[in-house]
Amino acid sequence: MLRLHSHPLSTFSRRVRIALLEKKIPHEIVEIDMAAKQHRSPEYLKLNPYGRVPTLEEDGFVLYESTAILEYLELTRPDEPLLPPDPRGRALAAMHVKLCDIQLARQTTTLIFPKRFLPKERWDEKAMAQAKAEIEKHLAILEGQLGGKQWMVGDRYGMVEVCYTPLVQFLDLMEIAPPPAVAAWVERMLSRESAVQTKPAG
Ligand SMILES: N[C@@H](CCC(=O)N[C@@H](CS)C(=O)NCC(=O)O)C(=O)O
Repeated sequence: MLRLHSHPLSTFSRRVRIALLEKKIPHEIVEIDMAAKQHRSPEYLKLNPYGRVPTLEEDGFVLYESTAILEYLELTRPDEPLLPPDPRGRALAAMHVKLCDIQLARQTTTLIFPKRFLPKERWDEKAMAQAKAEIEKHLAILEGQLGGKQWMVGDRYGMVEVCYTPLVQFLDLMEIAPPPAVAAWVERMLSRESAVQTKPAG
């Protein structure tokens, strides 16, 4: 049985939980008690020496980094595909997934970690303003790439949306109003059943 070490509030774990639901893959969730620092425990560090979630385990095979896990799921369970069949479609999806991590995920963490978990006195307001500006610039680029399309690559929901969904969940909290095509895309992603089922509480 495939086992996912995860936390209900973890953005990156949510990517994998969404893919598991989309691809209808039977699995077991092992909830890591991050408040109790279980992710820093010797047992967990043996699985994932970086002490982060998600971590996937299957028959003694261990894998971390959400995008690597998503690729493994796609390669081992090609049904309910999240990637297009053609090389160009796949390459474009890989490009968008990478850009999601470097132009949005990093900046989102800078902005929302303090907003969710730290008192205001400990916020680094300068870094947060810089992160917000970078996200706004990225969303303006996505606006042009989306144009009138429903989904970013090909004509169906896929890996790009799986990676973006947990991050765009925080646009309101980050006080970022996306441009119209992105706003409609965000709405489509967040109303997906897999997104609704994995939405973090609060
Ligand atoms: N690049 C990693 C990021 C994973 C990550 O940062 N996970 C957070 C939770 S969303 C975590 O475990 N943080 C604990 C820590 O860094 O100590 C991925 O894509 O899986």
